[in-house]
Amino acid sequence: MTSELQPYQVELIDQAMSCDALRFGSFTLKSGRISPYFFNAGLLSTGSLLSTLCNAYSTVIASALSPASSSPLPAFDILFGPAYKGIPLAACTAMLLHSQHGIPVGFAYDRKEPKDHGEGGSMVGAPVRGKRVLVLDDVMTAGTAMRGAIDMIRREGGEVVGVIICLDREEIGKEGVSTVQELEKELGGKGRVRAIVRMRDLMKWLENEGRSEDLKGMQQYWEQYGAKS
Ligand code: OMP
Repeated sequence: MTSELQPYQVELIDQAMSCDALRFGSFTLKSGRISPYFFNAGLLSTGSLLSTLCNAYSTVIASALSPASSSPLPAFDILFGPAYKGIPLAACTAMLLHSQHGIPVGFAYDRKEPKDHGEGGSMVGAPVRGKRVLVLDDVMTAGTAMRGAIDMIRREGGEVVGVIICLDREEIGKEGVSTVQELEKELGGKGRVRAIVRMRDLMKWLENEGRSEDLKGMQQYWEQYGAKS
């Protein structure tokens, strides 16, 4: 149902399986939907796992910025990782963009509880005011968490040029509209929302591994909630 997986996708899926960050079974989501899989990026918590994950982010970002990409991502100044899980991701990916791809960007994140002394406020790191910002996060389902981050950056005077997520669950919302399509429209068009891995890639991986029972559950979920575009 999709082209072959990229080596960085296979490496990430294999490693996520090895530490239970990716599991197949039965899980209740924030939306109340019962999902045949769940991805907990918080369990990618060793130097080696973080390196695999952030290498994948930086590879996807660098190729999305390339003029050879069919809908290139606009240049950006700051990588923003929403608290808490996005914080190490933004920091390490900014470092790899510099060291592996020669792409110089700042990084920023928020505090869940605003500080009323010292430098104050709820933003930390590179100031986003007047800057072009790429938001980076772990999972997107209905896009609620992502929209919260976008609104916060806009309130702080930054311009969100795109978002990049580790796993796009490729689901439709209650109104039957694809989360990615809605967000891309809001952010300026095709190519503004990128993912390292999408639900269809996980299905391809299951197929390659011969895990037909898990694949069946995934196909049923896809039929019900998948954004089949
Ligand atoms: P949305 O805000 O609906 O896009 O859902 C994203 C959030 O769902 C994540 O930040 C997690 O809290 C949670 N989540 C996962 O972490 N992994 C999953 O596989 C699925 C979900 C989810 O509940 O939809």
